[in-house]
Amino acid sequence: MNFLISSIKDTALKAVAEKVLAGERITEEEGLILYESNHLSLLGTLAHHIRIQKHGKNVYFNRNFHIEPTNICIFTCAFCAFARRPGEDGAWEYSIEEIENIARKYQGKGVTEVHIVGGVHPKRDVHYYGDMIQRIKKILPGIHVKAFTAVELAVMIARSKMTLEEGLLKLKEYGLDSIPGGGAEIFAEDVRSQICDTKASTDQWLTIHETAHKLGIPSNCTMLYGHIEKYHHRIDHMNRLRTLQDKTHGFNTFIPLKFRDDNNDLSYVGEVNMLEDLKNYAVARIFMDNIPHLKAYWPMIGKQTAQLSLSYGVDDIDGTIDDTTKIYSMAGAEEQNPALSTKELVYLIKKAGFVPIERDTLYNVIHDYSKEDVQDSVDIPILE
Ligand code: V47
Repeated sequence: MNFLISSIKDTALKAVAEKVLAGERITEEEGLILYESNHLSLLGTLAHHIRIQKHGKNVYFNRNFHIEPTNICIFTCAFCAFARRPGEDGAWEYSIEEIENIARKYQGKGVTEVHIVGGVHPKRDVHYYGDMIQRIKKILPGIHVKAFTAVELAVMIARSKMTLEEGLLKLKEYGLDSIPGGGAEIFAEDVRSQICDTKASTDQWLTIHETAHKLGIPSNCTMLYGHIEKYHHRIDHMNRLRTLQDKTHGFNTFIPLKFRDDNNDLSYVGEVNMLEDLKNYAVARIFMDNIPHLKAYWPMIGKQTAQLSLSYGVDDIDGTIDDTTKIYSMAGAEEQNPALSTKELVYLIKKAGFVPIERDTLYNVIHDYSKEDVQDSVDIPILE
């Protein structure tokens, strides 16, 4: 490490690296210096140093599946390939019975989490989704329901004529356990107005998560990167999340989401490359000093980049998924039918040199695979 630091010629970059090694919080300006540096090995080493202090070589995953109740959406976000207007070709909505049938498939399978998100439907309210949660929990008692982005919550709670507190408490009573991180995109107004003008504003997104945290509902947070935003927008975004986390300590995980460019109105922008993904994970790990976990969402980023990201600050790669999400495949992600068995997840984590730990949603350890043999190879394209 000392050798690496002393070889840095750029004095500003060297000062930031020394600050990070001393365990001090970096400022927005210093975060920008990291983003603007092309010293990927330094960024990776610093981020890895932090992840080792926080989590050793543990890499967390869970057994989960998704339910996307509908892709019918009242909003038209420029980056989205998933949403359809009511009646448009390709629009779908599951009935409650169809959702119950999806849940039944997971009885006795050891699954610990269902992640429910979808389009913002023009008619559904808190009671409709609350009933859905109750029916799922009747079929899968004990399952953790991580459901509804702040964007969906803002609309369903307003439609039910409730205050945010009332709506969130009611959903908690129905069985909502935590809130996923979606809908954050980029908080800076000059970007947000171009990519998702009409949905929940930055203030609404942050207020919903703050209110949830105060009511004892934990959540995750995301950032959609690699489109029209600049580095200073990413730093501003992470700074707003870091500031809220200082107040509430309610975020478990930060999930940078790489913009995928198929079938959407931002397709002309293209996609950033893998070096940029690794840099982004590293800067996120260094900057977000108060959010415990950093997730590489493998269905979106791909298995091999997810493996590499583990050396750039990432300690979580989400879960088994079981081919139950379409948001990324419709936007052109490598994983067109994302599904991994626990054995495959364990194998890919071990082959990257880390310790696989099955967790529940709140990071309680369910199974430590460090002692288990993974000699039988599994047939998936990963880095061996
Ligand atoms: O908010 C939509 C993103 C998000 C595209 O909390 C796109 O554990 C890239 O939030 N290219 C929803 N991204 C998904 C989400 C999430 C995913 C995994 C885990 C968790 C968690 C949360 O998907 C949206 C948006 O930022 N998205 N379209 C696209 N073309």
